Amino acid sequence: MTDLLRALVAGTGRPVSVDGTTMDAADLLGAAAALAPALAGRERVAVHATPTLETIVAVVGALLAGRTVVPVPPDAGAGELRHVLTDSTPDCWVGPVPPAPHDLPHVAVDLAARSPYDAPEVAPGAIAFVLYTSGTTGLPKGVLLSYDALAAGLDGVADAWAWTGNDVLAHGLPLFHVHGLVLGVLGALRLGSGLVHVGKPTPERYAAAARAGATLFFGVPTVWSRLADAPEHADALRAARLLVSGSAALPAPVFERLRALTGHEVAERYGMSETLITVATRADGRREAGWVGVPLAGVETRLRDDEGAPVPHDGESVGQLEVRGPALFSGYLNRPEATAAVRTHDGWFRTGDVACISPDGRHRIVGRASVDLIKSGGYRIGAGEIESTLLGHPAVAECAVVGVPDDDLGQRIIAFVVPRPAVAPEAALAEELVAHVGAELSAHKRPRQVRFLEDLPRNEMGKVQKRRLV
Ligand code: MLC
Ligand code: AMP
Repeated sequence: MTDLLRALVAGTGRPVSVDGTTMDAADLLGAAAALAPALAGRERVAVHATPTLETIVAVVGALLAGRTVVPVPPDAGAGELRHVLTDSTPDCWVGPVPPAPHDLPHVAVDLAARSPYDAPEVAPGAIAFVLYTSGTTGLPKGVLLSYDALAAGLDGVADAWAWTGNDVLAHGLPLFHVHGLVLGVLGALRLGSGLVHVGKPTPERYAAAARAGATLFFGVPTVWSRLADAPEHADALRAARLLVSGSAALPAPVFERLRALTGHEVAERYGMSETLITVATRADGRREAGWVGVPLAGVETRLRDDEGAPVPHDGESVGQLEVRGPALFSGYLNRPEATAAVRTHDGWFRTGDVACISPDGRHRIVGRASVDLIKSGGYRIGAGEIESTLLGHPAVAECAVVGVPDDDLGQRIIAFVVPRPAVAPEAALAEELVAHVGAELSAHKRPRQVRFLEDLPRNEMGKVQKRRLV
């Protein structure tokens, strides 16, 4: 038995709507429970995670049955899709029609089906999700998140934001990452708040959700920045209770503009696929641009220098952020060495982020330790994965991918390419390389720009000097 979706199962949930189509919580529970017979004997299921009610019913049905869900980005290119499926080896697809060609069975969702829910036994430590996320090098890794970690993580944010069944949550985030799926769907279903997924997270749609009574709004900084540039829509959010930003750093000017336009100081919080949310600005806490708040209940944080020695929590000294708590992941699927590399012997997780902590426990994220992890539009993107894909194109001899500062996206992906001899570095080739990355990986991993060079800048050891390219 798992109580992950507590309010939904208890019958106290409120309606869920996606892009204008609404379902009562009782109907959602009935449709999700109706998947149980088709899921018998299947352990791990893939969901082609389009922003639809079918995706939500499929994920909920699989979780209610105690299965492991692999959400697959709907725009995943051929190479990324192949990797996710061979690495996670799901038994079937559930929910939206899977991308073609596919050779696994497909269990369709019937939104009109209704069955009573019969709770299965779920072993302690059972895995609810394999969420794929990028590292600095290589292919994306599958982050294993247990039912227990999800429950603990959601209770932590509910406490921090005074989030209850009286709220209506609105957002328009993708349903295959922690932000949109775990917080943005399971959070609402656990707490019984209403949920409005607006489809695309545009200023117009956030304003419409606010006018329709949504109280709590989630967004990545790009969403908030676009809203801050749309005063005619931002004003509607005055009626909200709390605006929350996360997944990347919220620029201070956006915080200030939103304060002026909506009367709200956006509450920033910090998390990762591997840790869920660890640090958050509390609804009743101090809000400051550039600071992401205090540890959630049960979470501990600390700073270490490059040698592993403690860095003081004095609000100024900068160190590598490590976290410990009940919502940490259970490891990377099939990658014991990668898992060991991010865990300390005493059970802390090395986030790879650089931060400072004030004496009273407030956190400021200064940046990533590695230039090879890019955050663009709130998506975590590994430079190495894009470089390997570009090197698979016959015109490319060498390349280096970097993220450069961008007002809208936080960082914008630029690929520096050394063409093979006799290949002309033309605009048409740049377009072809962008399309090649889009066909192999996800849409948001496409470089926004390709720049041709005769050589990449390297140090005496031959290592590409990416900071010089940035
Ligand atoms: C993009 N476009 C390109 C391109 N890149 N065209 C050509 N070449 C390229 N290289 C196109 C897009 O397809 C789109 O076209 C248009 O340009 C605008 O793209 P965009 O600027 O990327 O904007 P948009 O599509 O509106 O997306 C912005 C966004 C999106 C904010 C909605 O980035 C997003 O959903 N981000 C959320 C990421 C997220 O959920 N992260 C959470 C990770 S979990 P068209 O035709 O489609 O308009 C996590 C834990 C935690 O981090 O702490 O939360
Ligand atoms: P992901 O695994 O996609 O969840 O990305 C996690 C990463 O997003 C973290 O390691 C941080 O680098 C970044 N991140 C998340 N929230 C914030 C925030 N509020 N401020 C700065 N960076 C953030």
